[in-house]
Amino acid sequence: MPSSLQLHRTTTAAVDTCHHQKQQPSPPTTLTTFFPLPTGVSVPDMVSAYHFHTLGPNQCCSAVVQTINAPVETVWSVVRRFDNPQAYKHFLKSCHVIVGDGNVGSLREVHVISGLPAAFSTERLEILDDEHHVLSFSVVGGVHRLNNYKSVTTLHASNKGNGTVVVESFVVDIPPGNTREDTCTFVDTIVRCNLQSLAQMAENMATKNHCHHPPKLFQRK
Ligand code: A8S
Repeated sequence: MPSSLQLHRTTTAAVDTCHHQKQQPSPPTTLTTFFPLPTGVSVPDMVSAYHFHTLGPNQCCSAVVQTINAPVETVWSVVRRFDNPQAYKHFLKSCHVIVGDGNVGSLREVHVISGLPAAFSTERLEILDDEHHVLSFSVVGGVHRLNNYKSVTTLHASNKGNGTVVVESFVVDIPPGNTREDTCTFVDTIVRCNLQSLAQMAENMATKNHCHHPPKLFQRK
């Protein structure tokens, strides 16, 4: 097998629609502004503004949307921890902040589990907006095939404030020897797994927080 991006495909269908495939071919030096959100997903303008990306000719971009049955603040308390992505990103085995204190400009080094075409990645925190619930980081180094990766994650309230919609979009260089589609599928799969695990974690936290009753064992008959 050529040195390619490989990841087991999950059976869940991609939420994203890979709009990049419909993109017009562009001359090699042109940058295209691109908005990868699936049609039919409605998010506030404030949120969608963050998901416009400028694409180089050899880049692709896509987005994954995940709904979570937990309040935005609960989900945000997990997402905002630039120093602790491995809390919900199960492909990571460790993370160390190497520059900064977890604010914009901080750098972290994450090491990935075995079985992936990668060893580690150095990542810079680009946006951390506690008011609007936006986090963005870019990959600035490491040993992997995702050069110039950049993602933006936004949260917004749904379901009268009890639920959250997470939108995560990304841009990345298409590695030599890989197709646009392979690259997108590979990254979509990682992001989708991360967001599913985020949902599980936040939903657990929300359930625990709302359990004001003592355990059954200690209740009166
Ligand atoms: C994220 C998203 C991604 C992480 C990728 C796409 C990565 O950490 C892994 C495998 C790779 O091949 C590339 O939000 C890289 O973390 C799990 C090391 C960057």
